[in-house]
Amino acid sequence: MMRKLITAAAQMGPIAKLETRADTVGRLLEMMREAKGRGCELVVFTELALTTFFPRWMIEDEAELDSYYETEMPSAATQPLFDEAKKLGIGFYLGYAELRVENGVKRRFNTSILVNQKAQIISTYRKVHLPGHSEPQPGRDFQHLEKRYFEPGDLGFPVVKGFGGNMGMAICNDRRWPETYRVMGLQDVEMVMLGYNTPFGHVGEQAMDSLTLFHNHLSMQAGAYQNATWVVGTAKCGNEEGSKMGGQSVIIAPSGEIVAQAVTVEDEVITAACDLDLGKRYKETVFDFAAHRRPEHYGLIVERTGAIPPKS
Ligand code: CDV
Repeated sequence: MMRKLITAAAQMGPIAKLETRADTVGRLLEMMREAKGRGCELVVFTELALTTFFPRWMIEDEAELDSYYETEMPSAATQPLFDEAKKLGIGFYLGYAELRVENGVKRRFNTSILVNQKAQIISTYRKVHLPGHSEPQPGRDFQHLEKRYFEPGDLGFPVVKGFGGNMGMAICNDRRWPETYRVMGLQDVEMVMLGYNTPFGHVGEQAMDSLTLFHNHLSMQAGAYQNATWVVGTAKCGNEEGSKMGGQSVIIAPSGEIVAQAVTVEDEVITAACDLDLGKRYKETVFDFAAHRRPEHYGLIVERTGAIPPKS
């Protein structure tokens, strides 16, 4: 029996600093309609899909910084996405900057939501692995100040029932960490959705920069295979305000094979018919965790705390 979920990754080209939310949401709506036209029940948008990638700049004016965040979801600007999703009967993953005020204190997260075909938010995730710095670094054309503008997510990596399967989310840098997939793999995840903004030149080492696209796929394909799950990775890409970002959005099967890949660095919809039962082939054989995974032999301290003890 097949549990087929026709899924789209809606890659996004650059968003200019002055592009309005209405314009950006208009681009997302167009891709949502294209995905539905191709029979999709789910469309995965990217990380921080509503604005330019603002952590590349040091922003000292608080009102200006706040203007990049959503204080509610849906907001007036994003309501059309929910309305269209309901009308079309399609779900979506959306990344955005979240600003909450708790006891008079502002809290900022790099967040994604999963919305079902009835336009209900069924899961919220807040990015755990925040790359970059909290202070501007000298000698850089572009900063990467995610550590300044966000705090690490406080919701873990939830896996929820939806779209006929077990659905999980991650955001950008999370995809490089095996823990991301494994924490969801241990919850029997069947599809991990993630968006990313990956600027070239971030590391500052030419030899590593030339491997940016390779490492992008390497980490997602390994995560998919080792946890027997689909992975949908959606880029924001192209030349955004002078910062060049990688594309190659992908849909990856539990075998680790790429089954769909974007070929532009612009708005582009790619799709695949994802059989959510495909992971069973691996979960019942080579990656049968109960039969073969041996945490009790990994070392007690690692298992209890996640920490590797220093060698004495
Ligand atoms: N938005 C990101 O998390 N970007 C990081 C870059 C800075 C390395 C990434 O892992 O793609």
